[in-house]
Amino acid sequence: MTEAGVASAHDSAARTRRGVVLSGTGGSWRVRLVDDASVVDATLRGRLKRDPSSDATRREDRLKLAVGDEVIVEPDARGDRWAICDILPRRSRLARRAPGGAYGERIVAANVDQVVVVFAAARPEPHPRMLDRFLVIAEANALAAHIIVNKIDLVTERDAQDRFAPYVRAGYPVHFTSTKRGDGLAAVRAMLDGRVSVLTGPSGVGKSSLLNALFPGLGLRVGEISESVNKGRHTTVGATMIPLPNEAAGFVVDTPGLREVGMWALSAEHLDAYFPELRPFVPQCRFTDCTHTVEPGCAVKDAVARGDVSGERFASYLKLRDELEETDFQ
Ligand SMILES: Nc1nc2c(ncn2[C@@H]2O[C@H](COP(=O)(O)OP(=O)(O)OP(=O)(O)O)[C@@H](O)[C@H]2O)c(=O)[nH]1
Ligand SMILES: [Mg+2]
Ligand SMILES: [Zn+2]
Repeated sequence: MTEAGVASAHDSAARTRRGVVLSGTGGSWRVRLVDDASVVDATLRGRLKRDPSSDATRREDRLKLAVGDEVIVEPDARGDRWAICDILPRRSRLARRAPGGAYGERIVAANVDQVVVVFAAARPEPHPRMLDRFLVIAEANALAAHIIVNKIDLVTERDAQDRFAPYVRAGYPVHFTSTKRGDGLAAVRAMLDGRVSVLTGPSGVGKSSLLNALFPGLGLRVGEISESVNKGRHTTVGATMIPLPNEAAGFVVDTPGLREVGMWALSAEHLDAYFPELRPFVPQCRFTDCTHTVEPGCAVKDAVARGDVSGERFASYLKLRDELEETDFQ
């Protein structure tokens, strides 16, 4: 070992730094250092890849470093490369089923605070069924969800509000915005500030336009088909975290492949828990395992018939239930 090497090994503890994983593929990870916001490439220390002392579930957790993980990095002996030497406990995560297996899950992003689903009031037409999918994924991961309805300059205020009324009634915060006119931008900015948000929604609804309007420093491309949806890449491609510039302290996570509900570790049996407006009625059904499809004495169906629950949302529940029954492993 050279003298310099000995010296850096000695003071390496003092030189460890804290960071957040922005992206990576398993071999090399991009880590943003907390103290000066610089971004370095780092590898994962071998001992962190295995943890034989913990049980299978925990090991799965520890094994997989994910975007959003808070880590400790240290320079290697030569001082010109970085290694991730510790992964701090996660406060939340967005997890999906491991590809091809009944068992295990893959962490898409760690330490996520909220899922923000963007739709357009028009062009493209909003597709409630797809919105419901995104919301169910957020609920199944125990993450708060916000809805942004962009392009409200293309419709009347009344139209936009009627269209999304079931979501307001279900308790979701709904933000109406126009990047063209500037409507609603301040509230969205405040909602993103200081938090880690997974931003999702169909192509062309104005996600990049919104972020550019909110944070001009980002300079995202607008009006092009996003890479995540269209390069023929697989849905297993990882997420990327974008630090919000200027004084904002948050991150926005771009995750491709959020749409297929079957890919998420959720079961048909628990689906009713992921529709907040159904939850109060479920305990009132005659059968405790009521599926709210054919059973008599179903309080959920009664609520739909009375108009207390949106028929559209209930239709989504039934549709997703069918799909999940097909993909369920047990
Ligand atoms: N009328 C109107 N058009 C908008 C608004 N916001 C964005 N657009 C337009 O909608 C188109 C798509 O915007 P993008 O920001 O690229 O959409 P995106 O959601 O990022 O799309 P992907 O990256 O493909 O997922 C562009 O032509 C924008 O100029 C808005 O508030 N009103
Ligand atoms: Mg975009
Ligand atoms: Zn029922």
